[in-house]
Amino acid sequence: MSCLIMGIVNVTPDSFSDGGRYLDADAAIAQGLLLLSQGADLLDVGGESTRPGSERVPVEVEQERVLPVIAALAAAGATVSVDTMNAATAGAAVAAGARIVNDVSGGLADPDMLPAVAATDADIALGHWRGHSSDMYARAEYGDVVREVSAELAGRVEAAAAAGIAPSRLILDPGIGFGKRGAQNWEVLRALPQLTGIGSRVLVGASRKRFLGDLLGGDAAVERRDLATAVTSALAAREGAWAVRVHDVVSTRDALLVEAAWRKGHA
Ligand code: PMM
Repeated sequence: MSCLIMGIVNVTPDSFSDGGRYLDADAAIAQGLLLLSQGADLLDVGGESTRPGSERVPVEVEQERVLPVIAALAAAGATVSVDTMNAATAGAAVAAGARIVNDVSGGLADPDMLPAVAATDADIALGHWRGHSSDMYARAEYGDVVREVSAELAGRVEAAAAAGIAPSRLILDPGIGFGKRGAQNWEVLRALPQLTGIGSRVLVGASRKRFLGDLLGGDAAVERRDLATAVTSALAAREGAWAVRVHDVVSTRDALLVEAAWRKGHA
């Protein structure tokens, strides 16, 4: 099976990577359709930035942003996920047509999230997370980052099971950049086979993140990180990732085609 491409549709004025250009619903819908035409398999629609240091968004504002976009993209035939930490938004998004709830907090930010998802037939992506963006780096203290991320994600899997979500509905995400400093992200990526070995689908979200900018030389514009993102996508695919979450679908699609042809021994 080939690695899927989850294209990012951020409906926020302050996302670090597209600067709020898609705040307007029509522009966000157009962006989603463009990503589909470029080869995205899934579209991830989010209305609250998780950029380091960002403020929370009121849940009503989040829903005003994402629900019309989700409804339109689902109606256009897209498989849509909703990027939210709010149970109420997750439920409304599934009612509007989302098939996946993408919770970067793994159900920790909102105690109602796992029961809310259990009451639907949607899948859920559980991210590794230690706290909100405002202070997440303060929590980036690890003895053994790989062991702790795996153990904490296993805890979220147990919590999801306890809430009544079947294991087949779970997607695990190591939460690149969430409560992790640069080097810790590389340690987690190097150990990706340990995560894919758990048996659930694994989603990797490295697109344009700061650790790539640091690797490339710091102040490179975020779009300059797309080549490094595409290489990361190919390597994640090689290590068994189910999907990669990216801003630039075109470059990641090229990279994934190379990875798949190499692995199979034919185009
Ligand atoms: N990263 C961001 C937002 N949502 N969802 C998942 N599952 N995994 C991630 O790594 C992830 C995410 C932050 O990036 P953005 O602001 O560019 O969307």
